[in-house]
Amino acid sequence: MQELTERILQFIEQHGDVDTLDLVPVFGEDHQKIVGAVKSIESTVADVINTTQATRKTWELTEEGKYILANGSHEAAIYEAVPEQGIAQAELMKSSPNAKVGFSKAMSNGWIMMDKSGGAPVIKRKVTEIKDLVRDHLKAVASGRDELPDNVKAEYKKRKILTETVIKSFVLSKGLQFSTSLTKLETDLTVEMLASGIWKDLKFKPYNFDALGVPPERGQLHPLMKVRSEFRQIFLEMGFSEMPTNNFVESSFWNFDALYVPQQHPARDQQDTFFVSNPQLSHKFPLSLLDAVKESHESGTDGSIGYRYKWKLEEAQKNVLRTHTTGVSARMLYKIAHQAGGFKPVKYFSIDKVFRNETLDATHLAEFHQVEGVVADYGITLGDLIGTFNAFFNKLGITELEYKPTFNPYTEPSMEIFCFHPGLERWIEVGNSGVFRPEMLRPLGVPVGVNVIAWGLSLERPTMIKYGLNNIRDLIGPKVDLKMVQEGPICRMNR
Ligand code: FB9
Repeated sequence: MQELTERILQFIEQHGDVDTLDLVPVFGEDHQKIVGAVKSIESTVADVINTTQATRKTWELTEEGKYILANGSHEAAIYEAVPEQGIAQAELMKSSPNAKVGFSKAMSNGWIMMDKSGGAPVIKRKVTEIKDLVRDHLKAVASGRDELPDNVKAEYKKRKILTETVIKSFVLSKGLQFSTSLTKLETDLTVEMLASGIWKDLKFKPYNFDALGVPPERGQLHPLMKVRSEFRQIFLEMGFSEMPTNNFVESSFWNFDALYVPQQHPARDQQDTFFVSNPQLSHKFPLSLLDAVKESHESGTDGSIGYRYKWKLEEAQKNVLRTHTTGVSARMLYKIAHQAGGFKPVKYFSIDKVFRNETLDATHLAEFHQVEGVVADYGITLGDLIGTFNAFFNKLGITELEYKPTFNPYTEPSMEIFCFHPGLERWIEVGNSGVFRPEMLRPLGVPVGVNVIAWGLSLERPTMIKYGLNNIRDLIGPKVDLKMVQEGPICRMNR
């Protein structure tokens, strides 16, 4: 085997690329042995040769073809079996193993004839000599000289003396580490080699500086977190500070009552909100705030007449999974209204999970991330809200924005916001906004003259648009293809 492997390498060195089938007549070895030597080369030293799979159609003799090659065709055997004086057909048919085929072929070739002139029919020779073409053809095929015309091959295939086979072979060519010798190349210089000095007799594989490095295993932010970073950066650039939203569970008081959402509002029903069973109720609220909120709901504040219903503490105590982050905004407003030194203008933002007991569909799950911006300052107006939201979305590369009146229990006026998305080439809803009502602000202690504008949007919608996803389950959840996360491109919202 060793000698054959070296001969193959020498052949490639001298003649370049070669098909293993073409080495059969060169080395006088059968094809399987040559393929085995190629496999041995590949397993001994990497990259010495390259092999590409090839297939070749070839004609081979069947067992019957090999019989004919050795003994002559059946028709020639019949001709040889006919004596000068002729022979009875029944006698002739016993003369060779394939007499039936041989007789009909010898007749159709015009080599023999039937003579009835003497009464009983006898078979006689019609010619004085014949040429056994079938045997000659098979000799040519057996020696690899494939010169037979297609119609002859087809006839022999039909007679089952030739068969067409597809042989899988390999085209061999020089590899990056081609060498005519198969000495195993060392890939590491070890302490033992240096200490013993054997390194002097070893051959080392040259460095392949073109080899690509193994991509390092690394973490990757989920696309949602990439978009969150982009939004956070925009808020920070605009001078906003992040609110502490690390409480998924919220009391109904902060999630609804403090936002002037009446206790019989449908949003507070089970089909829209997840109520927490343990701990079911909250008990710690600033007493003066409770009274002020109760007062605001029952009989209003600042000239409003309120909702005129009996406000119940036990309703406000029920714990929920927060349905929005606006409850956190209310907590922050209460805090700055009661801080030492009194109220100071602020710009706050938050980006965190909220939970809605909603019907799930391709773009909605029971939880999503709400992005919320809040600005509290003396004398600011709806115009400031529009200008701030425009500035925020301009940083996302969106410039065409439209505002449409809507209703929220805690803001008046309220606006839905739409943009013309250049990528989607259509108008899409991008958020909701408004000016917090006095019935919400006064109980929190926000001074008269201070207005608070706020807006909200989600993280999932822009992320799905950015990453070209149509189903939320391709972005979040157990069916997510982690390759989408690992290979997700860097997120630049304004490009
Ligand atoms: O995110 C939404 N759409 C959106 C946002 C950004 C965006 O970026 C692209 C690069 C351009 C693309 C689309 N929406 C709000 C609109 C719709 O997706 C809507 O179908 C789903 N809404 C959620 C609520 O669904 C139950 C998005 C979510 C939402 C809606 C309103 C608020 C927050 C989140 C709010 C508020 C608010 C109002 C007043 C005061 C304070 C907060």
